[in-house]
Amino acid sequence: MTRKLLTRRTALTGLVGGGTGLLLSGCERVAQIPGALSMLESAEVLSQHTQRAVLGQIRPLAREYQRSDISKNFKANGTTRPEGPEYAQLAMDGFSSYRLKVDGMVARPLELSLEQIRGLPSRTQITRHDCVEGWSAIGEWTGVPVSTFLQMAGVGNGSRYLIFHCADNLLGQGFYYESIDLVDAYHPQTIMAYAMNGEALPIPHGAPLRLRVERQLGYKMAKYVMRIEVADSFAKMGRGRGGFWEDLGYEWYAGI
Ligand SMILES: Nc1nc2c(c(=O)[nH]1)N[C@H]1C(S)=C(S)[C@@H](COP(=O)(O)O)O[C@H]1N2
Ligand SMILES: [Mo]
Repeated sequence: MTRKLLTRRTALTGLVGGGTGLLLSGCERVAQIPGALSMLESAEVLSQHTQRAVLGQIRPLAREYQRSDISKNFKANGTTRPEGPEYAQLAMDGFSSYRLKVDGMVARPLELSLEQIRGLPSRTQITRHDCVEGWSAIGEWTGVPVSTFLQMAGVGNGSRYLIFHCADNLLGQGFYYESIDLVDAYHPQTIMAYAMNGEALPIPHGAPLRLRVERQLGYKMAKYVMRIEVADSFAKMGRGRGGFWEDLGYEWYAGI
């Protein structure tokens, strides 16, 4: 494991930096984030202090590409099919019994079917995925902005992170999980993708639903997401570092 970590780390230094994307002025940046705006108007949610903390640090957009840039071979990495009867059953039914849970520090916990998720306003983006192992690939992702789920659920005061709980147990180390802060959660390119390159998300790439958080490295992009937990801390998850690979030594903020 140590050797693998070192290899992945070494590879990281060789990575070409991600596209800087559009640099928008403060106001335009906020306007890019519909969830953030209505969050400001909503009385039930985050305290003003938290709102300022979130809106004050909007991160720029990641570069978006053209259809012609899409990679013919997009490597599937890590888990390519979660083990166990529960996932097998979901997959066998074409994920018709799948429900995404959104819970934790929210006013209205959600349980959404794929059909309901597909019925929400979507965003499509063609972006480059950079893995710490040293490979990159460009793909088109379609999904629902995470901010939409947060608006629907009503984020509670004192919330700071989203924890993504996945269906796969990796390397005998426990279930894959990841976490992001609210700044990334409300970023317009942060989506729960159900389609890749115009087709239903394939199992090797995280069916039925995976996170895309485009300003960070591949390991942040949780596949096979079953549950999004709104929390004030991730200290109690795993070894407390905020993610599966973070628990094994990777950076929590994997910005590119
Ligand atoms: N649930 C889960 N999510 C995961 C992984 C995994 O093994 N399990 N691997 C991560 C890593 S290291 C990368 S590079 C990407 C790979 O996504 P892909 O299979 O679509 O290329 O998923 C990330 N998310
Ligand atoms: Mo990765």
